[in-house]
Amino acid sequence: MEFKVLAKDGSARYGLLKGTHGVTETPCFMPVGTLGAVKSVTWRDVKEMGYSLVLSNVYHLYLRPGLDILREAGGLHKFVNWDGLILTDSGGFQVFSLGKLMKITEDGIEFRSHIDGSKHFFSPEFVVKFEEEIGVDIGMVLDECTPYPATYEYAKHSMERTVRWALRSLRARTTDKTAIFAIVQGGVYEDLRLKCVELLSPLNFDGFAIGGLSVGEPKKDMYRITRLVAPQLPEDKPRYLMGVGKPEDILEAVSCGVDMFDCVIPTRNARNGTLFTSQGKINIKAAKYKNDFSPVDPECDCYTCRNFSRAYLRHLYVSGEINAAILNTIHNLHFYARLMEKIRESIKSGTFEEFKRAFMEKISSSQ
Ligand code: PRF
Ligand code: ZN
Repeated sequence: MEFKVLAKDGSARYGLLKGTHGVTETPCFMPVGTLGAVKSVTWRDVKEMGYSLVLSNVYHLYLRPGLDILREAGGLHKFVNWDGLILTDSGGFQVFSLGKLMKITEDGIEFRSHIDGSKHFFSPEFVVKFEEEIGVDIGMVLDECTPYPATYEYAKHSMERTVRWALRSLRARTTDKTAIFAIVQGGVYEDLRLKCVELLSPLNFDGFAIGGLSVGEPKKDMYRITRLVAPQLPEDKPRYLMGVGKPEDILEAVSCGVDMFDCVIPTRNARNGTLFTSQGKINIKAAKYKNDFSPVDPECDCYTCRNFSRAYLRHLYVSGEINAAILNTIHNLHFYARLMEKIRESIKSGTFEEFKRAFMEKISSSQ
């Protein structure tokens, strides 16, 4: 993998990330395709909207369809027929949300399948091997995501274990076709976060993620930790803020020097009828859209906005039509793709802070 920062505006960075299956400009947003599909849209849509990097997940792919099928298919790219970049999350976070269904030890994570209750075990080594075998461009290491709230002692232990697991992950590598990213943990405790960065930064990872945020902590803590951690990470490696976020969170993190994002918000909101517009969010269910024949966002040029009215989209939604999810998802993912494009352009032209301020003003004045 190659990464180059090509322009800076304050701490915000514009760059290029090159992997085995293509290139993406950064800052970038990765649509979530947990099970090998971005929900409600086709790969053709994903590509047409301008995405060249998507996120998938080891936990889900391991349970279904499983390694044997993925191997027989010739890897994840061939199985799903996506020829762009793929990053897989390690499953640490997903297993973690299983709560009682999992047990964490120094060796790894023992868990029960959410599908049939069967018992399984993930070690840091297994996760790297799995990511290499299915041939993803970027694999995340297995980490222990500290929940919120957590005591200092708890956060300390899970951060230290995450660092030990990161070292084991590096030693388990067998190819450079799959890049490996480490994950910074440490909860909301500044000294733990800095210690984690100090321990991980000198290691030969291809990129660094900030994990353990957007897990229920107050927004000011998320911003405080991002602002502390991001600038301390190696300048020449990509920085990825996991599971974030809303457009305003992305803007804030970009201003701290973060390069990559993923979140279910645009796709999940779309399926609930919440649509992003240049004037803020709208809920297409609302009765006031019954006879509103204007597009969702007059500033948007997505397939949905070019062809359909709010009234029609509301009708599809309240009727439970599958087209509601499809058209809404196309709009929201298009909105995020354009947002990232505008962020990149503004960094290149040295106007990022102005763009950020104007964007924030526009979405807040109408809400
Ligand atoms: N670790 C991993 N995946 C994640 C997170 C984490 O901390 C988060 C936290 N927002 C989202 N996804 N492995
Ligand atoms: Zn649109």
